[in-house]
Amino acid sequence: MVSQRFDRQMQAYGRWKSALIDGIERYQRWLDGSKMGDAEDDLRIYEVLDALKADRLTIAFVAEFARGKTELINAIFFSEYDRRLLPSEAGRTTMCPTELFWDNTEQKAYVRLLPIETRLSDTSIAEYKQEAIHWTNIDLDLTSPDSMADAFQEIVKIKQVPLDEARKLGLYSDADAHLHAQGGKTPSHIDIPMWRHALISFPHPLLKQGLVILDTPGLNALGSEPELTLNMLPNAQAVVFVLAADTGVTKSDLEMWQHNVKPLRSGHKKGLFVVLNKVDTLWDELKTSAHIEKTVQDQCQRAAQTLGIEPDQIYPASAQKGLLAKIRHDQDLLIRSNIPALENVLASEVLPYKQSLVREHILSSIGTMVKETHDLLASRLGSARKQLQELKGLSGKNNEVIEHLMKKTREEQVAYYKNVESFQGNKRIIQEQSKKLAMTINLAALDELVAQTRNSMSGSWTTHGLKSGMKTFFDGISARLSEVSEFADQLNRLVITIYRTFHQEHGISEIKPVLYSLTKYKQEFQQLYQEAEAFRSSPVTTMTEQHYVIKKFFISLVSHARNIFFKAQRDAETWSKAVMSPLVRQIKDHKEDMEQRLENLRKINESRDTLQSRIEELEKSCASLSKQYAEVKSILSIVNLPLEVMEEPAEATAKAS
Ligand SMILES: Nc1nc2c(ncn2[C@@H]2O[C@H](COP(=O)(O)OP(=O)(O)OP(=O)(O)O)[C@@H](O)[C@H]2O)c(=O)[nH]1
Ligand SMILES: [Mg+2]
Repeated sequence: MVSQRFDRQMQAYGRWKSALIDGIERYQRWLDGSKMGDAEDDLRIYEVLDALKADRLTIAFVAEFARGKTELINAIFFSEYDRRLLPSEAGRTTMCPTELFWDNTEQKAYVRLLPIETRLSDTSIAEYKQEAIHWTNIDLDLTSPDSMADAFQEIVKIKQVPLDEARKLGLYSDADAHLHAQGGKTPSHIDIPMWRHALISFPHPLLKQGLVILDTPGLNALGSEPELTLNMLPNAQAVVFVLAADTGVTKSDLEMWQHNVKPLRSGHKKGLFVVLNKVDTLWDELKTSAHIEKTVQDQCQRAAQTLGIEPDQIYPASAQKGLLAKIRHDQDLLIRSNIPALENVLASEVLPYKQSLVREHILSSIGTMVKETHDLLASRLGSARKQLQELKGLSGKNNEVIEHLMKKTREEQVAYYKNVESFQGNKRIIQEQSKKLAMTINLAALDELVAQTRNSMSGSWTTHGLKSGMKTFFDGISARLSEVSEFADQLNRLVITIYRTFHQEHGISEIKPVLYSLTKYKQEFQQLYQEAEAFRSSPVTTMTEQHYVIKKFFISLVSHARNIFFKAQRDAETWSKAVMSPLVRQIKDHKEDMEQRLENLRKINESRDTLQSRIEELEKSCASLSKQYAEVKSILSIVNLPLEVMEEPAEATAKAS
């Protein structure tokens, strides 16, 4: 039994995405045919289509060990195999972050494992993913659930290494000694995970539609693998934080929540779910169901208070009973486990949220371009209609009137040409200045700042060194962004003036220029700063070998910041190439328009017979422009289409008792 609600919502999302891809492809063909686009536009459309086709939705499960993360994943997504597919046991089980997805490129089911020793290199997991050679591959036999479950056992494997080796890998520090002490003594060897990261490609219907599940190991994984905190979790569209009813909110649950989970969603409130799992441990058969219900509600209330959230943000559930109920097809137990209600919440919140993110991306990358085409078509339609009116007004008029009109149009034309000359001058200025803008957002300058930060940490890779280092780093970034912002504001003002003047002087319909804004990047830096700050002050940072973790953390932080800078710079470059294009096209259109009007008048002056045929031609072109205009409008409307609302089975919304 696949999670039906989730599956249906995922399908609705898939349909919306296909319609969108179709619409954009139609637009691409149309742009090609009408010769309205340029190479830059082509590239942008191509990139958007590529991103849409590779688009994925990630749900990450985060919690202390043994809260039931893996069991929840088994119950929600993998019950149809009639067994517990991913290993879930008492105590620590999942030893490395595990990504479940479907590899569309290779179209193959496998488990791939990255050896723990790769922690010694500076290469990130994201980079390792590009190099298959470093991963141990196990092909999955889909016909045998037993052999699949065996293969999945790899992700729980551990091995014994001497203390020194664990220290070198950043998995042991003297501060952890008490955790490993045996009979009051520090052992000579300790257990460490065998693998650093696992990738599982699996042809599950939801995974095939682009869903990615990220299961994380409980014990201090967030402290020892900064890439999880800085990249993987912030990039997930939803994070499920799991508590257990048999333990309540412990000190370590709370620390994890405050330092690693809550900051992930500090910028926006969406996509964070808290599950109170194992409520079956409260199912005391000697008590009434009303009493049990109240105990569950009280626990949720207390947990909410401790975490500082609303009680209705906590979803009580029993993953284990949910899985059992699905395997045994026991509907009553399934409802009681509350797993269907949890699936409903995930489906109805995560997918529309994901859709809004995709929509935002489309609008920011090609939205303005489509809008420009739309405005330009409106302007063409406007001038064609004006010409038509002018010609219709000419019937029955004598030569004198026509000659007067010709004279007036020629004068207009001369004035126009003069203005176009001065426009060319302005255009050059904008081009030079916007190139300068892209240069101000300079990656080399960022690298200088990184070097300076390293110096300010003066070789002390400690929490204290990191504190002063991060201050230097973020202060430097903020100073640079203010400089760029000021420059961009000046440039934007200039662009607005040039557009406005031209429109006013020639009575052409107004098109608003696209302005360059740094707001998005400033927000991303703010978010990065908050995540970094939470990580820096987190007690888990002190639990492992600091030197190792802090160095890794710093590398991740810099690569993230570099990425934001890179995007800002690339956008500035694209913007600088495109900012004047709508006006340039409009100027060209208006020039042709005036020439056409003169030509009309000349012909009509020679022979009145041409008047009617010109009117007919213009009527035809007005009709064709109207059609194109409607088409472009329809593309804009697909982007804004909401997901189809799904009917919910009534029983699925029942609450746990
Ligand atoms: N009674 C009860 N036990 C559960 C429930 N969910 C999980 N468990 C048990 O709790 C233990 C831990 O579950 P896991 O899914 O391995 O926990 P985890 O959060 O993935 O732990 P790590 O992988 O170590 O981080 C297992 O023995 C599960 O069978 C539940 O709803 N009720
Ligand atoms: Mg687990």
